[in-house]
Amino acid sequence: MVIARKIDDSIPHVPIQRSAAKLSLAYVWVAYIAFGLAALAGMLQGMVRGGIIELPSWMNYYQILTAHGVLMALIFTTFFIVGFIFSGVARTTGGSLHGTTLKLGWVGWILMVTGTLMAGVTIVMNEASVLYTFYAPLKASPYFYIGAALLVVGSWLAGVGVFASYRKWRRENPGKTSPLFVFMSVATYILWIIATLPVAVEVLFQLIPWSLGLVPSINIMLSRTLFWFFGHPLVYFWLLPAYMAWYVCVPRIIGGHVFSDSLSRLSFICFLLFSIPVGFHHQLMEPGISAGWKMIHVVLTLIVVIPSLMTAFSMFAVFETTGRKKGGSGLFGWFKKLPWSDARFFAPFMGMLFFIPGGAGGIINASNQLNAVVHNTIWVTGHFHITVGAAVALTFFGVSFWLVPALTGRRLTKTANRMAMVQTVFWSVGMFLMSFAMHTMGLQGAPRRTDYTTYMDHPTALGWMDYQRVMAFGGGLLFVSAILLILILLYLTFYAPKGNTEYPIAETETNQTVPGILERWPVWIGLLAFLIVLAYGYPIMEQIQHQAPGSPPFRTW
Ligand code: HAS
Ligand code: CU
Repeated sequence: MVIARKIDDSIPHVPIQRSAAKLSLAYVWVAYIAFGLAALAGMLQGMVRGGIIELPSWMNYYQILTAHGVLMALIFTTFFIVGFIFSGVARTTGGSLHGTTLKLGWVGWILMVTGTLMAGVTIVMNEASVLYTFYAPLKASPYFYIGAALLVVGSWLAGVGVFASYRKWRRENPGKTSPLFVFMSVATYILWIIATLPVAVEVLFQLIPWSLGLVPSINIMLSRTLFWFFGHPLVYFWLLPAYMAWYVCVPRIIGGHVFSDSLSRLSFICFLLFSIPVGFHHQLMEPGISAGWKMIHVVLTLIVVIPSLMTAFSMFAVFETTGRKKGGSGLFGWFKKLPWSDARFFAPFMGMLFFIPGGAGGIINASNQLNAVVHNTIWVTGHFHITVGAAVALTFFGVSFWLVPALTGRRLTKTANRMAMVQTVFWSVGMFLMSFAMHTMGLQGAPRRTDYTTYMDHPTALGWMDYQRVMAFGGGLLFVSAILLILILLYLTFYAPKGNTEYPIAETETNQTVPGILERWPVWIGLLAFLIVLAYGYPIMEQIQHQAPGSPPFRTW
C-alpha cells in the first residue's frame, strides 16, 4: 500500500481533537450498527422473494422489508452523513469543533438514537410494516412517526451546529472564501432542513393525529405530495456527502488537486436550487395532479441532472490530469496510473461507475411516458440500489476506511486495505447481479414490494423465477460483504496499530478566485423559495381545496 504510506510520511498531520473525533465516531458507529441489521434483513427478504426460504410465523416479509428500508435508507445514511460532516468541518477549520457545535451535536445524537429505537421497536413488534416511505393510508403505530420526527429534529440540531462553526470561521476570517468542505456542508444542511419541513408537516399534522385516532381520515393526495416534496431532496441529501468525498477527498487520495473550486461550489448551489421542486416525478402515475404541473417538475428534474454531469466532468478531469502528471501518456495511459490497489480510491471509484447507469436510469424514470412502463415495478428498486446502494454506499465505505482510523488514531494497515478491496469487490459484484436482475424483471412487469408469489403459476411470473434467484444470490454476496466491512471497521476502531492516518483534503491547484456571489446564501435561498412556490404553490392549494373524501387508516399486514 505505497500510496497510504507516502501520504502518512509526507503530509503534516492535522489531528482532529478528541472531543470532535468522539462525536463523529459515535454517529458513524450507530450508522454501521443499523447497516449490519439492515443487511441481514435485506438478505432474508431476497431469499424469501426468490422462494429459497420461508420466514418463521412470527415474522413477515413486509416487516423485514420495512426494517431493511428504514435502517438502510434512513438510519445508516443520516447517521453516517452527520458524523462525516462533523469530522470534515473539524478537519478543515483547524481540527476542532467549538463548544456550541459539540453540544448541539450530542443533543442531536441523543434525539436521533431515541427516535431510531422508537421506530425500531414498533417495527420489531409488527406495529409499523409501512415500508420506508410510510405511505398513507397504511397506518403505523404513532410511536413510529414520533420516532421518525425525533430523527429529523436531531439532524436539524446537527445542522445548526455546522452553521455555528461556519459563522465562527467567517467571523475569524473576514473576506476569505470558506473551505470548500465547509461550504458544501452548509449547502447540504440548508437543502436538508428545507426539504424536511414538508415531511415534518405531514407527520405532525396529518399522520400522528390520524394514527392516534384523533381524526378519522386524512387527505391522502396531500400526504403523498408532502412526502415527495421531501423524498426527492432526501436522495440528494444522501448523494451530496458522497460528492463531497469525490470533489474534495478522492483527488487528494490519488495525489491530485480539486479540479475547480468555483465549479464545485456552483454544482452544489444548483443542487440546492433544483433538488426540491421536482417531487412530482415520483407521482407521475398519480391521478389528481394535472399533466401541466407534472411537466414542470419533469423539466426541473432534467435540470437537476446538470450538476451531476458537471461532477462527472470534474472527476474525469481530475483523474486524467493526475494520471498524466504521474507520467501516463497516450490517450489512456493516465488510467493505469490511478492507485487501483488503494481501497480508499477503489471503493468510491466503483461507486462512480455504478452511478453512470444509475443516472441514466433516473432519466428514464423521469421521462413521463417511460415512467408508465417502470413505475411500481422492481426496476425502480434496481435504480435505487445502484444509486444509493452502490454509488453512495461504496463511497461511504471508501471514506470509512480512512475516516475511522483517522478518528481513532490508528492506521489502515496493508492487510486491512486488502480486506477492504475484497469487501468492495463482493459489494460490487453482489450489487451488479442483484440490480441487473431487478432492472430486467422490472421491464418484464414484475412489481416491487411483493412477497413471494407465482401469481397462480402464471407463465410470465414463472419466467421471473430465475432472475429472482440471481437477485437472492446477489443479496447473499452483499451480506457477506457487509459482515466483512463491519469486521474491518471493528479492527480499525479497536485493534489496528496506533499511528497517523491522513484525513485527505485536496487543495485547489492554482490560485483560483471564487466569485463571492456563490457564498451569498440569502440570494440562493430566496431563489429556491421562488422555485418551490412556483412548483408547489398552486398544486398544494388545489389539493387542499378539492380534496377527495379522506381515507381511514388501513393495516394490511
Ligand atoms: Fe432516483 C426513484 C429520477 C438520482 C434514489 N430514486 C428513486 C428512488 C430512490 C432514488 C430511492 O424521475 C425510489 C423511491 C421510492 O421508493 O419510490 N433519480 C432520478 C433522476 C436522477 C436520480 C433523474 N435517485 C438518484 C440518486 C438517488 C436516487 C442520486 C440516491 C442517492 N428516481 C428518479 C425517478 C424516480 C426515482 C423519476 C421515481 C420512479 C418511480 O416511478 O417510482 C438524476 O439525479 C441522476 C443524475 C445522474 C447522472 C450520472 C452522472 C454520473 C456520474 C459518475 C461519473 C463517473 C465517473 C467514473 C467520473 C446523470 C457523476 C469515471 C469512469 C472512468 C471509466 C474513468
Ligand atoms: Cu426523485
